[in-house]
Amino acid sequence: TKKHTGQDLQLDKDQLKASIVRHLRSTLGTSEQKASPDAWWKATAAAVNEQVYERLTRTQQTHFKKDTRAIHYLSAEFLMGRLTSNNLHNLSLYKVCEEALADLGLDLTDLCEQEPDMALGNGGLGRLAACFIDSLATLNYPAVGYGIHYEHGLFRQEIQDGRQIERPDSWREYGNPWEICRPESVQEIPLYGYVETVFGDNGGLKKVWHAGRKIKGVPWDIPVVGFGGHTVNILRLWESRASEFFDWDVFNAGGYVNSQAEKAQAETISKVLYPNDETDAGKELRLIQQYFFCACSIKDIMRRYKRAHGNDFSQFAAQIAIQLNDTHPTVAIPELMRVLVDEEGLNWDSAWSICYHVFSYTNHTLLPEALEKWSVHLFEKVLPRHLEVIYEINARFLDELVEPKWPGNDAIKAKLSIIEEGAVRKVRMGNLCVIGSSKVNGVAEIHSKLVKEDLFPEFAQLWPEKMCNVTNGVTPRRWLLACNPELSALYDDAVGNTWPLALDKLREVVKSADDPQFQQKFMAIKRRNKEKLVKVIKAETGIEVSAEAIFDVQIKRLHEYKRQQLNLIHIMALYRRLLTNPDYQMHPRVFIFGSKAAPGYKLAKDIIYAINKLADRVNNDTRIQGKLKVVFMPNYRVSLAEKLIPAADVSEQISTAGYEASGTGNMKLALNGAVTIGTLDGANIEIAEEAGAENCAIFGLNVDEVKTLKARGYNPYDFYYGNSELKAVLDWFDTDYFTPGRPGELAAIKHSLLEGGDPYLTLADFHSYSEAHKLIDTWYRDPALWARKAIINSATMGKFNSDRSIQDYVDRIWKLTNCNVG
Ligand code: DL6
Repeated sequence: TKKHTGQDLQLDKDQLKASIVRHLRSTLGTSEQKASPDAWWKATAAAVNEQVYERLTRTQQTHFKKDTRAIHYLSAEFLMGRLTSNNLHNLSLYKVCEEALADLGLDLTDLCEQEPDMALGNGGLGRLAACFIDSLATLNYPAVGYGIHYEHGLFRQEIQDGRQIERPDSWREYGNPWEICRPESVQEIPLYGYVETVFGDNGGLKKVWHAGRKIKGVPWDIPVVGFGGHTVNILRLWESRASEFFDWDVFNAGGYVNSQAEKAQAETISKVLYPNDETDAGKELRLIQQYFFCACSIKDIMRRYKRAHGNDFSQFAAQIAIQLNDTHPTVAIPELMRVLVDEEGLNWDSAWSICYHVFSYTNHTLLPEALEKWSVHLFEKVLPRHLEVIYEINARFLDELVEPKWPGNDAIKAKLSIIEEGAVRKVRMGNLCVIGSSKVNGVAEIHSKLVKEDLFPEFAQLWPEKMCNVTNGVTPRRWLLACNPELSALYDDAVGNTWPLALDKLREVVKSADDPQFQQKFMAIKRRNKEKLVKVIKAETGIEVSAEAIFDVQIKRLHEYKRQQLNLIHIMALYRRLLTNPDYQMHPRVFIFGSKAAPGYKLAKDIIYAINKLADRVNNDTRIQGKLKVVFMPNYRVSLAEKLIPAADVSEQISTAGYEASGTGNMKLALNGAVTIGTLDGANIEIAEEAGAENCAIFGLNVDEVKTLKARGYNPYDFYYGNSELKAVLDWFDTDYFTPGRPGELAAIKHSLLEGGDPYLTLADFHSYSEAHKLIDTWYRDPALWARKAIINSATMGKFNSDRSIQDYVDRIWKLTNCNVG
């Protein structure tokens, strides 16, 4: 008798080998002699998919039979990275596959390099969604991820003469073995047109939306294999196509190009992922993207619900939970209202009660420019019926909730209204989200506090129980087990192999933090990971670095609030110290950056240029005897993060306090034994609580001090004139020292920090940052002390397991019961 699901499916090496060879011949149409590495990778994936699909079918049958409540995670971004190694690990097939391929003369690690990253996201928000669907499947919760099947994911970054160049990303140009097209679940989505009021069957008035265009939504499913392989959920991504994709009459009349115009327009919708920060570009297309995937998903949810419950909507809110990952899917709220009222004939109050209980919203940023607003005019053109629905939601909210609470207070009404009045009237998606959701959460303790107190204080007064916190997390399967095999093996020996499901177990290792033998093993693993990275750096950039140095890593999107510029000016200061004082004591340091800038964000691109120009100069200056190296790794992405993180000694988490909602890179780096140099911002605060503040290098102004300094009137010149080293470093930007023959090329950075007002208080935190780096240097020069800190950091990150985050969502928001697949 089988003990648990999937046990009857387990493969041995010979079976897997035979399956790979069979797929090479019958699925890929080639042979062992002729096969390309790409064909071998796809044949391996096909063999693994036999396992995945069987488990997927069992999961779907169980979910259907048990008809349990499910979570539907709506997100415009899923930054999945590669899936081969992840799926093998989660199916407990990694070792078996390694051996099977070795028999065939192939190396699994090399084979995994064939896989393009699935980069359907910009950064933290998209990667969080990917970790969350991994955890949902691992914990056996019924869940569907819904998003957009972008033809091109986040751009590929090339560096030419130090500058970022964007190239299209074509992750599925030659096919992707992990996705399945599901033509049987195609949806049709209306757009544009007008609304008519007609008499309904019951004699009352009803609204009919006559669409101006219809777009087809084609679902592609990516199976999401939980760790242990019990539950396989799906990530369903919608691709846009024209409904009548070919106009034969026009074609026959000779207009070949025109006949294809509609097809091209429709396909544009899922063509590219928007790089964030570029707020003005293609607004209409972006709104259509959002509506397109939300409408397809709501239709899909409805279809599945009706299959079990027919037209009885009394169970809808009990069965369906929908999480809005940031404001991008907000339009799902008026869409569900429209469907329930206009198409299913429910009265407004019943429909609203359902909606309110179904939706919850996660806020991921306090930055005002990232809180979406759409012009009323645009809404009216693209989604005329939704605008009416939004007006109705707003009117009822203002009359029934705001007026009684703050009678006659027009200022509060104006602030809380979904509609922003002004020369251009706008729909505030953040307000709509809060009004239409039963729960609103931030992503770290401090962030949730600021959401409540600063961003939505009146909403919090209206609904104190609505606001909550769920601190982010990361999946330990990808971010330790798969990316750091040696450290994983050490932990298996130390605490047993259950830690990938119970990361808290690693705490047992704290007792060995001072044990010289354990320290030696731990640091030897770090050293080997660094040596591997040394080769990658050489291959990618040509730069030679030594694994003897401290590897100091800042990897994240480029943004002024994340303050790569603070890191930059500090490296310049170190360089200056080494030039002016040849005896300046410091352990050799390699500063490693990985970062993409939004294509329209000029200053961010200038910072990348400055880092590269500084690198050119510093790396080739023999006077400093290799004590300082700067490396900018091009095309930062998930698969590169998996190589950088296990090799990092120092984790740079240096945002201005109050601006980084949480961060998740901070968690991954600490988990792999990096010591954080960071501000008291986002999840850094909780990391320092877990690891102990003495094991992190905390610096800079805290949230309250930032607020006080800003209120008092911050003047960056006070710091410029008050610190001669800082002044000298900033003045360097005016010269051609780093850009020979082209003075002033880097002056925009200095300008932003002085005349520009330094909005992110870089100069105010410089001194304290520099002192924290001195502390890091001192700590590192004491190997036992450093090993102790690195071990404690790694061993105390149990809280930041995304399984814990998901369990918090389940307990505080979704109220799901897990569903064992059997
Ligand atoms: O919650 C995931 C991630 C946080 O860890 C980062 O701190 C935060 O910056 C990021 N937010 C976004 C916001 N984008 N939009 N809109 O990516 O979310």
